[in-house]
Amino acid sequence: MSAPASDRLDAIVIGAGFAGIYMLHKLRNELGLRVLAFEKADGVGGTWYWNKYPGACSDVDGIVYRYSFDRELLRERMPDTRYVPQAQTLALLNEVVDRNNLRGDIRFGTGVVGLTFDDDRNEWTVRTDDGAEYVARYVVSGLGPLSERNFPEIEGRESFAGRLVHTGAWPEDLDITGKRVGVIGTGSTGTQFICAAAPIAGHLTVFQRSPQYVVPAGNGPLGADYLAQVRDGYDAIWEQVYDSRVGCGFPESDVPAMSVSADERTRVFEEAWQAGNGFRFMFGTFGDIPFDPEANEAAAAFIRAKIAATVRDPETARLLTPTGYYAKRPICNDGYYEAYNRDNVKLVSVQENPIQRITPAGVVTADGVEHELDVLVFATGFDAVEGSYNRIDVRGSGGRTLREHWSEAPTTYLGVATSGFPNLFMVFGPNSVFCNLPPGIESQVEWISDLIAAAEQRGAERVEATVAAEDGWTQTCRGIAEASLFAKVDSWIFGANIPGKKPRTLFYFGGLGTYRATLRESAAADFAGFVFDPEDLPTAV
Ligand code: FAD
Ligand code: NA7
Repeated sequence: MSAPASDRLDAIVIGAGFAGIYMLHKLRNELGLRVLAFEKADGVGGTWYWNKYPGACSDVDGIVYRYSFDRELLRERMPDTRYVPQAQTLALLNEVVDRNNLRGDIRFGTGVVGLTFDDDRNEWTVRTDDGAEYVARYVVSGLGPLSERNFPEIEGRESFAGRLVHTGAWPEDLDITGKRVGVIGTGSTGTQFICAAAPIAGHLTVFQRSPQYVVPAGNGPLGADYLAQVRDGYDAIWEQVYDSRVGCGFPESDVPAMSVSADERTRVFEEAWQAGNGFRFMFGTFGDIPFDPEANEAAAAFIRAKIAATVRDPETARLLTPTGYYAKRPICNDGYYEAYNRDNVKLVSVQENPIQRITPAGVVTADGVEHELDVLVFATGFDAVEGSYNRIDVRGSGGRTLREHWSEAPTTYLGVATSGFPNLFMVFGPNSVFCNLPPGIESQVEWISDLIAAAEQRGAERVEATVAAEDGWTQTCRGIAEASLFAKVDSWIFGANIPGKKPRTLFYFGGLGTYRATLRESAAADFAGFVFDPEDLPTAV
């Protein structure tokens, strides 16, 4: 069933998280296009709609984990604690939607299942899970780099008689107070959950596969003086964020760790430990922790010594102590290692004592013990970055599917477009910049909006990334990633958390400032790396 011409839209946006909301606003309210957005959840917010587990919170400072585009709202709605809990980010995103009158153009509870490009008409047909079809010139996807859940198949999973949940789809009615809770996974999410659950659960069993380097978050209330300073200095704060590597709002270091004495290194690490924040510990102390093995080991050894000094039971401390590179997405939490000193918290290393099966009563490990549980929580992460794309049947020019195009590894130009898929743009597609996401998302949304405006202005019906531009960007991203220690560690950042998936480069590690400069250079050179078709329409006389 194809839509009548009058129903044709200029653009369709998929997703209503940070990316989709701002994209809808730019295209509809600023460019004046006819736009509809589809969101499979029943509300806006994306990550902050789905992840309602106890302890869910951003771990980048709240003053910069937000949109910067609405400077008035920025100053009106200041966070009251250093990190913003899930419910507050969700409320803020809802406020942005209402303030910009966007809700009426978002179809909730509607998943996009197929996208097909028509080479004759230069339009996309978008199929939704209710069987409807819509036609639009442009599609912009904001599917989320961390929205497709990784839910490992463990024998007996379906047989569990208690509540079995994934942190990325936490049911609002689930209260773990006083319950026997098990959690599988100790990434950013698992460690946040463990800190929040330990004081309220009757008993908490942590099933850990890999031990983690966790530094304190340093969370707490923000004082009125500090907030007044931020309000007055917000423009400069954003300038610094946009010109930095990870965009988290602290000064980043260029000092090599081994260029200073051992005492000075300890002093710098201790200062960062006391200040809190994982990104700050990794990128604000010394400049070469992600690249230089010796520098990395210095940071790792400092954290290992903290674990030894904190965890009372030596066997638990041993199991909690990582030995490899400190090169996953940095994690921070207040009281993580301290939680294991509680009588109601037990650590099980599934590396040494694997999970054999899930039973109606709980989890059986290789030592034959059945860990009895009322609630089993999977904090097992996401099929990151490309995962949500692989769930949609995307057919581009000539009927080529995105799955074929990405069969070796997902490739894009600048993280926003891929050759052979004209008029399709991605916010935080593969090989987007590794950074605090809201400023990264805003950078891409604004750039995509400018590109669409340029196409509209010149009367082009089709705009497409070139193969050469895509190949060049892919090589750039691989080159930087392979020079870093991140590539030497298995994590979702390289797709290595999904069974059967070969590790691949999924991010540009060159930094937000450099990434934005590349975007600017392309735009200034008439969007170099893209071809417009027709090139230019003759000017009307
Ligand atoms: P999302 O917020 O994931 O939104 C994507 C939306 O697309 C979802 O609502 C999804 O339902 C929808 N969707 C997907 N597929 C379809 C489809 N086929 N049809 C219709 N709708 C679809 N980042 C940071 O920088 N700092 C942090 O501190 C931080 N903390 C995090 C904590 C948690 C627990 C998690 C999970 C992530 C965190 N992130 C953090 C990453 C976070 O995902 C991003 O910061 C940001 O929220 C991403 O916004 P988005 O709009 O790109 O994607
Ligand atoms: P992560 O960082 O991918 O963490 C997932 C955790 O689950 C991690 O500890 C995994 O161990 C563990 N895991 C995954 N599969 C299994 C199985 N089959 N058995 C046991 N343990 C398993 O996801 P998060 O949600 O914590 O964080 C993702 C991002 O979201 C984060 O960086 C923030 O940006 C927010 P592993 O380490 O792989 O051995």
